[in-house]
Amino acid sequence: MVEWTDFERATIQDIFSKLDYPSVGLNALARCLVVYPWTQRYFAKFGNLYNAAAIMGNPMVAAHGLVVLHGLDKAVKNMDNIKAAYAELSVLHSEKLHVDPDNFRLLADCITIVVAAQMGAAFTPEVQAAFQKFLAVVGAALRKQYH
Ligand code: HNI
Repeated sequence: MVEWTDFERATIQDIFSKLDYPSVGLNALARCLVVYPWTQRYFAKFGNLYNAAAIMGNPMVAAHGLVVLHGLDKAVKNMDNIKAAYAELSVLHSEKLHVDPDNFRLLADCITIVVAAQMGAAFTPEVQAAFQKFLAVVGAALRKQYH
């Protein structure tokens, strides 16, 4: 089981209580699709992902970014049992969507960059450490049902 310090718990709760979900969702997913273009293959039904401007302006990217971020709420609410909370989502990404699990880390890094940009100086190294630990645990939970 993952151990969390009081600081880590408080930091995660604080970040998510102030998060601009639509903005972080769109910007993080769009960044992932631009920086790591092979991730576009999973989103063929989203239509026009031709370039960075098309990706940023695509309403399906915005909608799905929001879905992913609200997916993180589940981990925030179940910090002591993230693996169990994500069991179903892990099966979905593995067996139905066939998402290469390496991509979880890439999207997590994009989420970190966008949150850091929005928080500015408040995103201290200690806050970054807590946030990246949280996203690493989420990624491990999403990888759990892969075999
Ligand atoms: Ni992901 C669907 C959460 C990473 C590709 N994804 C979802 C759903 C949630 C979700 C929630 C909706 C499930 C449902 O409909 O029941 N995804 C997350 C989270 C992460 C993540 C929390 C990591 C932080 N997903 C990724 C990555 C990819 C990905 C890295 C591919 C690069 N996800 C998908 C695809 C779908 C999806 C594809 C289905 C989209 C659709 O609309 O059909």
